[in-house]
Amino acid sequence: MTTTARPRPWHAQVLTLFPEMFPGTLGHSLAGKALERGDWRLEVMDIRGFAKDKHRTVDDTPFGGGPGMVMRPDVVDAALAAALQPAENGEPVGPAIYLSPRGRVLDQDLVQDLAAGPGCVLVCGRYEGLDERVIEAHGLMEVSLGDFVLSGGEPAAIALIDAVVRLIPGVMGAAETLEEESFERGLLEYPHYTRPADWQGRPVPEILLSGHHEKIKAWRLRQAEEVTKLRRPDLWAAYQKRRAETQG
Ligand code: 4FN
Repeated sequence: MTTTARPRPWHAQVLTLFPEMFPGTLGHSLAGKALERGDWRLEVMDIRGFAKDKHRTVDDTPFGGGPGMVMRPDVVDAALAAALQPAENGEPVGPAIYLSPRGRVLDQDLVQDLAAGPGCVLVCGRYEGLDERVIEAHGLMEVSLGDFVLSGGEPAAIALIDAVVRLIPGVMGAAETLEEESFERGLLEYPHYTRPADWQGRPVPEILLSGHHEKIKAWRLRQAEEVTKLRRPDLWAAYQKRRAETQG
């Protein structure tokens, strides 16, 4: 019998003070099934396991005073060194990312770049976040989910992994892969309808019951363009720019 060499599955390493928060929602639905199949790998490392003292201290008071606590650079560095160990041995691990409100806002372009790579190392902050020096020392890429306050980076790490994993071949059904198309083009989704055809006196747009597939396609594109123009002028401008560059 022969075995076929399989490419290494996409690999997320999460550094967190709350390892029990993982896989969380990533253990459910298609991502969870794919995780069980080994289509992608999740390794969760407890930052506290890298503390050096008997009380396993991971945080300390900020120099200069002020509220809250800061995650110690030596402890986070030890956790990062363990996560980056395969890289030392020549195995690619992908970028080391600190989920942080100061980061570049996550978008589908970055999600695609990450999905195309071997994986990533995700550092989740707690308290007031990491000591600045460990961010500098490791050249951590900072990525944010958006402009709101979180109590920790874990929900952001879960959202990032969810977005990446659904792009891994075999994770999603064919239907979902096709559904990607609209946003792939940079447009919001057209409105969706299902049975009943008349619900509480609200009929489904007639065109959708017509069976004219070409007309339906054109209607949906127009709807997607209208909703994007109206609600996300930023996406609309980018879409138009791209369309001008590629003549269509
Ligand atoms: N948040 C702001 C300004 C100042 C602080 C925060 C904040 C968790 C460790 C970071 C938040 C939002 C999106 C990680 C927010 C994210 C986080 C994220 C995050 C504990 C320190 C903290 C943006 C409102 C001006 C707490 C805003 N994406 N500090 O939330 O980790 O990834």
